[in-house]
Parts: sequence; structure tokens; C-alpha cells
Amino acid sequence: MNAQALRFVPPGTLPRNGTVKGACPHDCPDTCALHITVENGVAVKVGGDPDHPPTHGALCTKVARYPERTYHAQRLLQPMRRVGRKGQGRFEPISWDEALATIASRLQAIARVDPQAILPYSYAGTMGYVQGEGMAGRFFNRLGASRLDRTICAAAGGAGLIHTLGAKVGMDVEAFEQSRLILIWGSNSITSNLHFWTFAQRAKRQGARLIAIDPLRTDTAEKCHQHIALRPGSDAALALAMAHVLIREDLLDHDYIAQHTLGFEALAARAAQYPPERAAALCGIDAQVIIELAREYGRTRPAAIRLNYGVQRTHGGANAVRAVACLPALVGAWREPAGGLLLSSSAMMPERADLERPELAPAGERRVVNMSTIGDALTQDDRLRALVVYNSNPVAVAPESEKVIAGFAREDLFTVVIEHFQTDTADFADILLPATTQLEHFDLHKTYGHWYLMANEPAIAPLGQARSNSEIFRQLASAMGFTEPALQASDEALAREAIDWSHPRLAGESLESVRAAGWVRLKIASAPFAQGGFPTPSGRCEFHSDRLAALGLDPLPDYLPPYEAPTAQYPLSCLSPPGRNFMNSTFVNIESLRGRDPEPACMLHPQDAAERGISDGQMLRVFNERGAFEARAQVSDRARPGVVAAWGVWWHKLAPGGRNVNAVTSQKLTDLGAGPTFYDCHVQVEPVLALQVGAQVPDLGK
Ligand SMILES: Nc1nc2c(c(=O)[nH]1)N[C@H]1C(S)=C(S)[C@@H](COP(=O)(O)OP(=O)(O)OC[C@H]3O[C@@H](n4cnc5c(=O)[nH]c(N)nc54)[C@H](O)[C@@H]3O)O[C@H]1N2
Ligand SMILES: Nc1nc2c(c(=O)[nH]1)N[C@H]1C(S)=C(S)[C@@H](COP(=O)(O)OP(=O)(O)OC[C@H]3O[C@@H](n4cnc5c(=O)[nH]c(N)nc54)[C@H](O)[C@@H]3O)O[C@H]1N2
Ligand SMILES: [Mo]
Repeated sequence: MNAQALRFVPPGTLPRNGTVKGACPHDCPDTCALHITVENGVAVKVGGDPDHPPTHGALCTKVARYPERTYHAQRLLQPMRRVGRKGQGRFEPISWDEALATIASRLQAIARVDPQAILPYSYAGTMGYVQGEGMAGRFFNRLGASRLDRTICAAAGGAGLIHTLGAKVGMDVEAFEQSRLILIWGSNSITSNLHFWTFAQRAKRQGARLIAIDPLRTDTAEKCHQHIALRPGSDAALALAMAHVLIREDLLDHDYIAQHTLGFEALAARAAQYPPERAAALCGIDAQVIIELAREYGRTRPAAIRLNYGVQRTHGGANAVRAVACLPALVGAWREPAGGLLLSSSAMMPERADLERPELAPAGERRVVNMSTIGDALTQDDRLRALVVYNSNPVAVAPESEKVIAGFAREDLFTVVIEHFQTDTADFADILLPATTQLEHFDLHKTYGHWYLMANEPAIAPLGQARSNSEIFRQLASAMGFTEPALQASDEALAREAIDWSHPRLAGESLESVRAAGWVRLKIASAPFAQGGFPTPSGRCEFHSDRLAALGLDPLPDYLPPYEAPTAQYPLSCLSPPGRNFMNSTFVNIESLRGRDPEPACMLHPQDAAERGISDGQMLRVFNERGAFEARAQVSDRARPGVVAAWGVWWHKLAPGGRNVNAVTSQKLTDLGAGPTFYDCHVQVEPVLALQVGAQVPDLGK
């Protein structure tokens, strides 16, 4: 395939026929480069760019369906106003002028009394600088709204990395191909990071060993040479015991430790408390497995760790990431390009800190609301009077659904939702606004799983009356009477202002060159920490963190037991990892994908099933004191005994019984970063008798 044959369209022109360069907007480490084929003004195909190394011409099943999603009959195509009760999902069409005027007058009335009674709620429905927080952030800064702490995904792991390596930095995903040993730790890569898996497979073909560390024998674990099925939330104990063995057997890189780390003696003292036998008991695995894992890790070069966020969704999530992130420095794995660790490399992107123009905000501190406890915030904090939701579906994805739903159902809460579809959250909107999809708007994309900056050109005109997020916030700013030019910056200006173009990692590049090529690789040394130079205060990998000590916290990584232990009432640990055919709650409403995953499934071990008289394929009720949901039993020894797994975040209203797995998850927060603890959750499971299906849980208000 060559560029000529594809008839690429120059940036900024909508083709009648031709190929447009795009970027996948989703919250995924792969951020693929897209080729969008347009015929007679219609986007007929979305494919992967064969020349973009991380994408290597392949897309996941979901994003290959992007045209189906974009042209879906249920796309929201006009602004609407609520006519039914909150949550009922009944709306009538209104004009854009009326929608904007209504929102402006409601927000103005609230802001006159207390601007911090208004809260934006958004996450990574799109990862772009322009359609993400670029203009929205400016608008809410100018308004002086409450600030949202965007913790729902990566806050604990981010804090763990920051307090060990200094920032979200990590290996080049392409270098994994040359690794000799790859630990795939808390990651079902085939589902959630497919393009990494290609590099891991190439390494495997060249003789590398792959080891999965995961409570479940996932599709990924199944294809590794070894699978270590530890208990959820026990990773820090495993990593500290590995350190214990590495130290005891002197499998260390003394020179690297002396030159590029801080606090080795203190870490050694901590690791001394975790002999393999103790960790084995905590992890529910054999001590010998830990000893051999440590030996293999200490003796194989280059050794790489693909850590993912699955490891940080329990009480001690940040400490777990900290403990694992110490390992590469102990053995000097960072010396080679194919050694080290990758969780997120987003801080390697040379972005500017002021895209959202903090100086537009009124003087004084503004309070912060944690998005992961929005249920409590809306039901207990009566200061909140208005929510503006975009790029997120909190009613489905936030923990402890009954509280979230009760909060969104408040009649006194003015709620604006900007969406592609009438999601669970949209059902609670007072005003529902139609947003453009990635095929219909321009954006510039940060990435966190590879080292490229990506551009997305619009391929088609907005469908119906859909408008882009950036356009909607510009128009809301005007409707509110805000006159600052920064609130009218064009999409192109926002993209230009997102990035520090003078940074050496982008030497010779410009917005124009990125747009023309579709993507550029950041200029980063192939083994970025071979000579240390970590972005910590000390410049070293900080086993011991003075910053944590100054906060009165444990300066060393440690194992923190999960909040929820098995009890007689709720004996089963409930995980809810990503589903292969969905992206969080996105795509759940796309029929062709649901055809592959027709209803929520819950995997459980044959022993746990037998004890409860459950057979494969039977409908289950999964419950605890917070709530209940229903799912089809998948009886399989891929689950550890005592662990059940409900895949994917379903829309409540598309799940039998009207509830998804977040009915049972809790709002407790992680050790550092105030992140959610989705996988720190215990439940009981029982078969549903035919007559009871759907009878247990109250509906969403219909
Ligand atoms: N298809 C698809 N891809 C996605 C997503 C999606 O929903 N669907 N979501 C995207 C998003 S938002 C994110 S944040 C990323 C990453 O999302 P992650 O949440 O990191 O998802 P996974 O890579 O599936 O890794 C989770 C794995 O961790 C395991 N796990 C659970 N608890 C523990 C534990 O305590 N210790 C260990 N070692 N393992 C544990 C689970 O069994 C599961 O196999 O994926 C992105 N990619
Ligand atoms: N139980 C459980 N819950 C979880 C998780 C889990 O593992 N288990 N994972 C958590 C994680 S890692 C994450 S990241 C969160 C994700 O939670 P969310 O960030 O809410 O992600 P999505 O569910 O994908 O919803 C994104 C929404 O944004 C909309 N959207 C996309 N692009 C645009 C746009 O350009 N404009 C506008 N206005 N809207 C747009 C989509 O239509 C979609 O409805 O969920 C969390 N929830
Ligand atoms: Mo996430």
C-alpha cells in the first residue's frame, strides 16, 4: 500500500473521495494511527496505518467498527431537553440557540451565588488535547467552577510511578521485541493493549520467556510460558519478596544501584521482612515460584516488565506499583533499551502546562471533587448544584452505582450531558447535547503507551446538528458573556498551544509537520535511563522517597492488605477487568460487537460453582451490601478459586436486571492518589431462578 494509491487528502480539507489520516481517540495505550476511507462524503472504512510502527496496519475489532458507531441509528443528532423524570430518558428536541441560552442562564444563576456549585465531569472518552480538556478546561477555569480530580483510572499507579521514577515515564513499547524475559504484570494485553502483544509475540518467537502475573488465566496468560495466579491486591508482597531473593542471592547490579538509586539499604531492610514464604502465604502461591521468578528476573538480560493498571485497583495499588517499579533498578534492567518497565509514558510528551489557562480563574483556592466518589459527592455534598458531563459515562463507570444513581436523580441538580449516544448518564440530563465523533472533528493526541504525537483530521462533516466539544464550550463561553480571546481560540490554536514545540524531543517538528504525516516519533534516547537521570528530585530511582516521608507517609513501598477480606457472607473477590469488545462502557450499544458478547458474563471457578449449585451458562445474581447485578455464569478454572470476574463495564440499562458490576464496587480509595478500588470488592453469588430474573434490583427510574 502506498500513499499515492490511497489518495491522501491534505490536512484541513474534507474529501469527497480519498483517505484521511486520523488517530484513535480512545483511552488505550495503543493510540493507533488510522486511515479513514471516504467515498462520496461517507466514511466507509477505518483501517490501521501500516507505516506507524505501534499500529503496524492492524486495528482492534472495536475501532474497526468506528464507522458503524458513527452512523449508528441511535446517534444523538440534535440538542434535547428533558421532559420526563430524571433518569427516565425522555427528551424533546430543541434548537442549539435555545439549548445554549438555557444552559448559560442556569449556570449564571448558580454561579452568581457560588461558582463552585458547578462541577465538570469528564474523563478520557477522547484523549485529544482539543476535544478533551483544551477548551473545556479554559471555560471551567474562567467560570471558577469546582475542580474535578480525574482519578478514575490511573491515579494510584501514577502516584506510585511519580514517587519512584519521578513521573509517568517508561520503556519504548517497540523495544519489547528485543527483550529476553517479559513479565506481563496485571495486564490482559490481548484485550487492553493488543499492539504491545504483537511486540511480545515477536520477542517470544525469538526465544524470550513470557510470564503473566494475574489472578485470572486470561487469554494473555494462556499464551505465556508461565502464569502466576496470585491473589488480587497481593502484588507488593510478591515484588518485595522478589527483591528479597535478588538481595539474598546477590543478583543485583551494584554499580547501577550505587549511581542511580536512592535508599538501597532502607529497601533491603524492608525486603528482609518479606521472605518468599511470607509473601507466598499472602499471594496464595508457592514460595518456590517466587524464588524462581526472582532468579530468572535477576539472571536474564534484557528483562522487561509490562505493568498495567489492573494492578493498582485495590487498597495498596500505589504501593504495589512502587514495589514493582523498584525491581528494574535493582538489576540494572534500565541499562538496555529492551529492559525496564512500562506502565505509562505520558510524561514523556512535551506538553505545555498552561493549555487550560489557569490564569483565567478567579483568585483563591478552588475545592476539588474526586470523580471516583461522585456518588458520595452528589448525595452528601449539597453545595453541588450543576454538573456538566462530557467524554465520560459516570452513571455506568463510577463505583457504587446505587449512590451514583441516587445523586444523578436529584431533581435540584442541573445536569448537562454532551454525548454521542443516550448513555445511562444521558438519561439523567436536563439538557442533552450531540457531540461529534473522531471522524467529524480535528484533534491532536497525546499518548501513554508509545512515543508518538498523533494528529487527527476530520474525514466527514458533522452528522446532523452535532458539534465538537471545543465548539460547544466556545459557544457556551459567548453565551455566558465571557469575552477573553482564549475562550475563542480555534481548534488549530488549541493544538498549537498544547505542545512545547521548542522541546528537543520535537526538534524540527511543527503542528504542520505532525498534521501532514499524521504522527511523529518523539526523539528520546533508546534506553532513556541507562545513565539514570530519572525525573525525581534526586535524579535517581527513589526506593526511599523523601517526599513521601515529608508528607508523614511511609517512605518505602510496602504491602497493604486489601480493604475487603473474604467473609462468610461475602466470600468471593470480584474483579471487573476490561472486556475485549468494549472500551470501558463505550461500544456496549454497538450490536455487531454485542453479538460477540451478548450479555454480561461472570467467570467463576468450578469449585466455587459446585459449592453453590451453579452450572455453566446459568444466570447468576452477584451481590453484596452495596447492591447486585446479574450475569451469565462462565464456569472455568481460568479463575482462581475464591475469585470471580465480570468482564467489561456494561450500560446498566442494557444489562439484565438493569445493573452492571459497579452496583457492587465500593467508593473506598487507594493508598496514594485517591484512586478507585474497583478490584477490592467482595461478593456472594447465587443462581437466579427463571422467575426471579430482573426482579432483584430497582430500575433506573423508568
Ligand atoms: N478492549 C479493551 N481495551 C481497553 C479497555 C477496555 O475497556 N477494553 N480499557 C482501557 C483502559 S481505560 C485502561 S486503563 C487500560 C488498562 O486497563 P487494565 O485495567 O490494566 O486492564 P487489563 O490490561 O485488562 O488488566 C487488568 C488485568 O489485571 C488483572 N488483575 C486484577 N486485579 C489484579 C491484581 O490485584 N494483581 C494483578 N497482578 N492483576 C490483577 C485482571 O485479572 C486483568 O486480567 O486498558 C485500555 N484498553
Ligand atoms: N467496575 C469497573 N469500573 C470501571 C473500570 C473497571 O475496570 N471496572 N475501569 C475504569 C477505568 S480504567 C476508566 S478509564 C473509566 C472510564 O470511564 P469513562 O471515561 O466514562 O469511559 P467510557 O465508559 O468509555 O465513556 C466515555 C464516553 O465519552 C463519550 N465520548 C467519546 N468521545 C467524545 C467526544 O468527543 N465528545 C463527547 N462529548 N463525548 C465523547 C463516549 O460516547 C462515551 O459514552 O471506567 C472505570 N470504571
Ligand atoms: Mo482507564
